[in-house]
Amino acid sequence: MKLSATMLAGFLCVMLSQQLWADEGALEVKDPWIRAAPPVVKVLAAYMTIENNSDKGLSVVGAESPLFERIEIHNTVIEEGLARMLRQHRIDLAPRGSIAFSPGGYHFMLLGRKESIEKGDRVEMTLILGNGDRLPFEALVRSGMEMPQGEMDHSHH
Ligand SMILES: [Cu+2]
Repeated sequence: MKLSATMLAGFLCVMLSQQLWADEGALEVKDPWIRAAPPVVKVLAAYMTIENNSDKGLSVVGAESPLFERIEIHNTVIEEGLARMLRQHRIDLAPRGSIAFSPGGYHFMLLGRKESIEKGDRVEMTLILGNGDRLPFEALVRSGMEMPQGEMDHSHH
């Protein structure tokens, strides 16, 4: 069977559109959530798992949300028995790699809350990638206690 030029063009189009689609879904944000806090607290933390589904390295250089003045990427480290938060300007994701932002480790520090946020709310956030791409998603506001895995687990050890 011979493939006609039209069919070939058709195949090419399908391949191209799949390629574009794959690039758009290269980074995936899983289970994004924000720890609920009393109204007086203006600084909150967001957690999630970010997966790189592409064959090339990607990086996250920041995030923003209309509900906060600014968002920083932090990592919690223990130094001399004290927890300290270090600002990160870039998080690298290896090809097919993933990174967990979870209580006690990497987190997004949400600074300068502009409106009240309650449990069950969904907060618009956008990840800013090193290549300039932007990835919008919604984070669910919930109590840290409901987290199946996280810092509460340490009490069981
Ligand atoms: Cu922090």
